This record gives sequence, structure tokens and C-alpha cells, in this order.
Amino acid sequence: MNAPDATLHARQQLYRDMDPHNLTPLWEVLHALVPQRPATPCVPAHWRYEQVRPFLMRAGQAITAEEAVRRVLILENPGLRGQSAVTQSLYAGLQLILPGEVAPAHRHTQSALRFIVEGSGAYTSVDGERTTMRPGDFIITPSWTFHDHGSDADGPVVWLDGLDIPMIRFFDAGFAENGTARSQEVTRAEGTSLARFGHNMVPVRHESPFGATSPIFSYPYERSLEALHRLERNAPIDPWDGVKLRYVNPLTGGYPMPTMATFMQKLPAGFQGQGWRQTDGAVYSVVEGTGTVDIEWGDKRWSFELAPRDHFVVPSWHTARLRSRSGCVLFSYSDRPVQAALSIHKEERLS
Ligand code: GTQ
Repeated sequence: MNAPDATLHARQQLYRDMDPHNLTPLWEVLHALVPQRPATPCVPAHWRYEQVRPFLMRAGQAITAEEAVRRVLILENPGLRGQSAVTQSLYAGLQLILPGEVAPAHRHTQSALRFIVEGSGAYTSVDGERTTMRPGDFIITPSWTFHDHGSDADGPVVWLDGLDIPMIRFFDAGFAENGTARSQEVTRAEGTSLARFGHNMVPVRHESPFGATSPIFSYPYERSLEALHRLERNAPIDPWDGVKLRYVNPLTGGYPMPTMATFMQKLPAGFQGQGWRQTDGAVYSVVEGTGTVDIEWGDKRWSFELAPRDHFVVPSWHTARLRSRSGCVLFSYSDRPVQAALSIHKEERLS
């Protein structure tokens, strides 16, 4: 019921009079502040690699990795343009490094994941240990560790950067500094962290070297894929996810990073998944194969045809379904550890 004109007029006068004092009435915004269900400005989006790659290669001509510091094309959500955000809490970008280049050492509060999309033979160094990149590898840069990237490859190497940049910005808790050397000194043989922590065994006396972050730098694709293939052959297929595994911090059994969860899944050939929705909007990288993701939000519908190296985002509380005629491998990440820590994570599996 609408109030009488005189009442409405008095209210408008009240709002105007208090506005210079930085006061505003809750009752005008309450509905939007406390929505009945998530009302995200983030929208479903799809970046086809065949469209993105030419721009990446042009960026390779336009600027060196050294000058750019990080030569990255940011995947900006169409609903969040200008904010360098793929969801409200997460950042995604595609980084290119060319043979012989170096992306100089720095460190920051923001945690980063790298998911290798194209090319082999680039490396990233964390805490004095190098990790060679191969397609499908999931690599971690823990918060506040010096890292530089370089390449001894003979062609371009491209990876997905997933960072918690918008989340750290929200908390106004970001710090960064440059390293003194362009590339950090290598002090440990490659594979040391994987040998120490990555074989279902850990050193008898150890401390967690990176606090809440996994001590493993690289989770090689070979091993992830082997597990998925074996489960596809020998175990029940989940009607929503196909075969889906989450990456773990071997010291805790929890997520590999305090702010980001990562997953890899295989949709078997002929898979027609059921719908689900969850409060953690997720970013996907298509590793192999082809498929389709159907997304719904109210009466809106999206359908993305997926090819290898494509990227897409499923926003919070949007209903999504995955299908694949010939089989498909997907990597994904989200802010689930943070939502779980705050006891606000919610998911629904629809039948
Ligand atoms: O590699 O350190 O895409 O600091 C954005 C910010 C990559 C990196 C990004 C970064 C990095």
C-alpha cells in the first residue's frame, strides 16, 4: 500500500536533510541488502580460445613480459567490467610467456594458482624451487612467496592465472613488493616438494612451509588424469559431476589454498548431467574434449559449446548442467574454502 502524498513528501524531505550528514534510510534499500536469494551482478560468460589466442599473440608482439611485469589478458566478467574480476571474489587471466623471456620476481598477499593451457617448458619458481609447466598441470603460488616465471620452451606458453585479488581488495589487506633479483636463485632441485609431500607420505619431522597453503607446488596432469580415467572405468559415475575430484593439501586434507578450491573432473562420453547450483561461482578451463554447459537464471538461458582451452564462468546460484558426447576433462576453481569457513556455503543438486 502506498502512503499518502504528504507522507511521501515528508520522507523525501527527511532524506534530503540528512543526506549531507552521510545518513541514509535502511528501509529504502533493505530488500536489496538482504536478498531472498543471491542476486549477483556476475553473469555467465564464455571465452573461446580460438577467439582469445590471436589477442594473446598480438600482446606478445606489443609488449615484452619484462616490461609488462605480467603479460596477462584479464578475463573480465561482462557484468563486472572495469573491476578485473571474473566473479565478485575471484580474478582470472591468461598469461603468455615467450621463449627466453622472464617475468620478474615479486611477492604479494594474494594467492595464485596457475593452470597450464598451452605449451610446455616454461617454468615458475617459488621459494627457490622451479616447476616446469606442462598442459593440465595445476601449480600453486602461496601468499607472500617470491615468484618469477620464465621460459626455455621453443614456443609460446599460456596459462590460466586464478587469484583471489577481488577478495583481498574487499578486505583491504593487500601488500606487494618486488624481488631484488629478476629471477630468484634456485636453491632446491625440481621435484623436491612433490617428493616430500606428494606421494601419500610426509617427512617425519616437518612444519607446514606455507601455513594454510599446500606444500606441493605442482599437481601434475598425468597423475590427475590417471585417477579420473581409472575411476571412470571402475567406479560409479556421479549424475551431476561425472567423475570429479578435488585437489588437497596433503598436510590437512583440506583445500590446497586458504582462499581457493580447485577441482578436476571427467565427463564420460555420452554424459548428460543433472542440474545443480551452489553459492560459490566457479571458473572452468576446458582441458580436453568437447561438451556443453547449459546455465539458467530465472527465465534466462545460456548454452556454451565447449572446446579445449576454452574458459567459462558459472556464477553463484545459477543452475548449471554439463553434457558431453565424446568425453571432456574440466578444471575449475572457486572461493569455496572461504564460504565454508564462514558457514555460508550452500549447494543444491536438482533431479
Ligand atoms: O603471476 O604474479 O595474472 O601478480 C595477476 C597478478 C599474475 C603473477 C596475474 C599477478 C600475477
